[in-house]
Order: sequence, then structure tokens, then C-alpha cells
Amino acid sequence: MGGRMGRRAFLGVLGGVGAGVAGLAVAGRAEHSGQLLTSELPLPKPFTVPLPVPAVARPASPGRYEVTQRPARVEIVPGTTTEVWGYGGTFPGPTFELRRGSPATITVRNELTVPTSTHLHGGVTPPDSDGYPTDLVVPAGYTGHDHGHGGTHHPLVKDYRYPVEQRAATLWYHDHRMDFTAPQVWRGLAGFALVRDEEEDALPLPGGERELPLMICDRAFGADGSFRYPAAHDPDYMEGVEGDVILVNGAPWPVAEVSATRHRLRLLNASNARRYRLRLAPGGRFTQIGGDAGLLSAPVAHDEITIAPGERFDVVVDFSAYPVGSAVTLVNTLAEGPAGNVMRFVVARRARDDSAVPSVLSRPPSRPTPVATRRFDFRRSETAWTINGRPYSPGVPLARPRLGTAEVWRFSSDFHHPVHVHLAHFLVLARGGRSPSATDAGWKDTVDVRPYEVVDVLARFDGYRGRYMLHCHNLEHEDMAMMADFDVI
Ligand SMILES: [Cu+2]
Repeated sequence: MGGRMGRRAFLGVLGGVGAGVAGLAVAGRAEHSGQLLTSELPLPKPFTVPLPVPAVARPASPGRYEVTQRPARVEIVPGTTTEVWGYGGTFPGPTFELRRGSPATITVRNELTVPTSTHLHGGVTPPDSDGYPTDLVVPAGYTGHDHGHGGTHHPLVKDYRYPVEQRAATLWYHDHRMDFTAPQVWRGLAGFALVRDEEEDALPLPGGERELPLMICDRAFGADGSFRYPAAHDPDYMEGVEGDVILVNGAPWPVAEVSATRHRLRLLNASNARRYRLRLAPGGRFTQIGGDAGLLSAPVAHDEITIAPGERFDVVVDFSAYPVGSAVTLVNTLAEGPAGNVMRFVVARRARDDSAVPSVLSRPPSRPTPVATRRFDFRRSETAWTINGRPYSPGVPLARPRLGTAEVWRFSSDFHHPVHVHLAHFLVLARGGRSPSATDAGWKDTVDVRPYEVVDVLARFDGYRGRYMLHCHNLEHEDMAMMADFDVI
């Protein structure tokens, strides 16, 4: 029933229906980027579960980590259990603390029943460790052919090598398997990787327990507590799958006690399809200090932040602005009902605060001069989501930029498409021919391209030659072929 409604509205958006009942439905859904899947159990009460913070991964030896992807049963909705597929058996997976200039090797062992490919999102990574969708770690005894995509099968384990020659930034890692990224990330295959460096160390930003990575995603639950998800590639969910329960670090609408001091919140939208417009209630401001790919040159204040799947916002919130005892709720104004809440902070006590947000934060790389302009049009076809009219074909590059150069890439769209480029970081130059939004600041790897919008970015191809990709980070769109290769030559 819900699927049919969504499909009609979806076709209305794409058809550009301008009048009548369908037109009104379209207007009401203009900001929606997926189809709602509802839970079959009573929704948990908001702001009762304490905010979990993912454990930090411990190296087996300096620069070497091992993590096993495995199923585990965890309590997400109080009183029931959910099977997750987790890195380390947890959801989110462990947080990898990386340092610029200190290479890391992460051995991923696959004890699931399905192949996986791990992508470090935002990483400047050699192509053989970038999580190409057909470069798969397969379970012991796996005999599947993966639909004839070919590619590489690593039995049971693969070493991913990360040189970490990049600026401090909030990165994350997640599964990237061909055709099945959406259901496998939905089951829990995602975690944080934080890169730190001396430039960041020199800043008096809040740290320790006053620095919180916050992975925001939505899920739906079956009556037995299992994650609910449609059949793979269900055309009724072609828009994308949205759940009715908002999780932060794997907990439903959690609550965190904080002191009345500045806190650094590393916001990540790890949802398959849902966009959020975050605000603080009863009021307050986010001071943005970093974007996807690192610290901004100077802080930017926002009353609200729209965050699309894959994007990160590194912000500071000063809880001394609220009386002790206050409840400060992170809300999502793009949703009505349960998904309108995200989590709550309770300002529990006063405390000394030596932190500050300096007016100069960092010296990001300056704006390079582009040597070429290319267009990438993100659009639905009858049966798939396409880029420049083509469904994804592994090994067929749509662009061949030269290492060490920069290019203007122009993204156009028919729907909400959060466009993610592997390897290359970019600056947003323009939206619809106008200045970028305040929330487009800084070097990024994912940009929120909205329906019938044209977004120009200036991308730098630094790091490594080889095969990379760009794709829509709405994971259902990605699985329904909205990806393309590019070769850095
Ligand atoms: Cu898309």
C-alpha cells in the first residue's frame, strides 16, 4: 500500500506533474528522497537509551589492524534482539583512529555468508584497496558467480592498505559490494575512521569525551526485532528505502548527558536514502569546523544543516548556552512523526571548559585551475538509475582525468542524488548557476544534488593512478546501477 503511494508520487516527481492532486502530492514530497518502510513492532520510546560510542579499534601491531565481519545478535530496540552484520560483530563497527603520515593495513576477514568489499569513504586510497564493487572478499567455500560481473575474489581475507597521506577528516567505511551495498549496509556494515594530524592537534577544539562521532541512520524493524528490508531491487523501493526508527551509533533516538561545555560532534549521515535537516530544539547553533574531507579554513555558523547520505559535518555545539537541566534535542525538520527526532542531549552539570573555536582553523589546499569540464547527468531510465544514460558497467570508464590535475565536474539530476566521488576531493563551485549553499563549504567528497539541479564541483585528482568510481550515495540508486568508473591516468 505504502509502496504504491510512493511509486505514484515518485513518477509524479519525474514526470514534472504541475497541477491537480498528483501535483499537491509531489509538492508535499519534494524533500523526500526515499520510500518509507515502517516497523512491525511498537517503536521504542525516544530519549531513553543511552548514546553508545563505538569502541576504538586496537592495532594488532603498530599500523596493522584485523577486523572480522560477522553476524551478531544485539539489543537495539529494548526488549528484543536484532541480528546485525557488523565489522567486529558490532554496529557501528569499531572506530579506526588513523594519523596522517602513518600508513595502516586493515585485514578484513569475512565470516558472513555473502561477499563484501570495503570502501574507506573519503580515503585517498590506492585502487586495489579502494573497495571496487567487484573486488570481493568471499566467504570460505563461496561458489557464487556474482551475476557474471567477473572481478576478483579474495578467499576469506583481504589486506586493505591505507597510506593515510591526507588531512585530518571524519571518514567512514562501509560495504560496497556490487548490487548489494544497500541491504548489506542496512544490516550494519559501516563504521567511522578518523584521521588526525598536527594541524588539528594544534587547535584548542573540544576533545576526549567531548568529541562524539554520531552515525545517524534510519532502519525499520520486523515484529521479531529483525531489520526489515524489501526484496533486493524491489521496484517499489527504487526511490530508496527509509526506515521509521532513527538510530545514532546504532541506538534508537538515544540520549547523552553532557556538561555545559563545548562539544565536537562529527555528524555522519549513514542512511541508505534519507536526508535530514538538523536543528537544535529549543534553539541553538552549530559551528561548523569541518566538512567531508577536512577542517574548514574558518568556522561557519548554521541554524540548520541539511545532510545527505554519505556527507559529514564536523560541528561544535556550546552547551553552556543552555541552563543546567536543559534537554537539547537534535531534530530533523524534513520529517513529520517519529523520524522528526534524532537524539537528545541533557545538560547535566557545569564544568570547566578550556576549549575554543579559533577564527582560523586550517590552511586547506588552495583552489586549483581546472583543465577540463565534464558533465554527468544522474537520471532514471525505465529499469535502472543511470549516469549519462548508462547503467553501471564495470571496467567502462566515463572519464580519464590526469593525475595531478583538476577538472570541473557538472552534476545534473532528476531526483535527490547525493553524488560521491572516490579518491578525488572537490570544492562546490555553484548550484544552479548561483553561489553554493553555506553548508557546501570546504573540501568534500559527497554533494547533495537536488531534483532538477545542476551542481558544479572542482575536483582534484591527487594520489594514485588507476580505476575509481563516482556514484549516487543513495544506496538503492547505487545498487540499481547509478555508478560509473573513471580512470586516473
Ligand atoms: Cu541517486
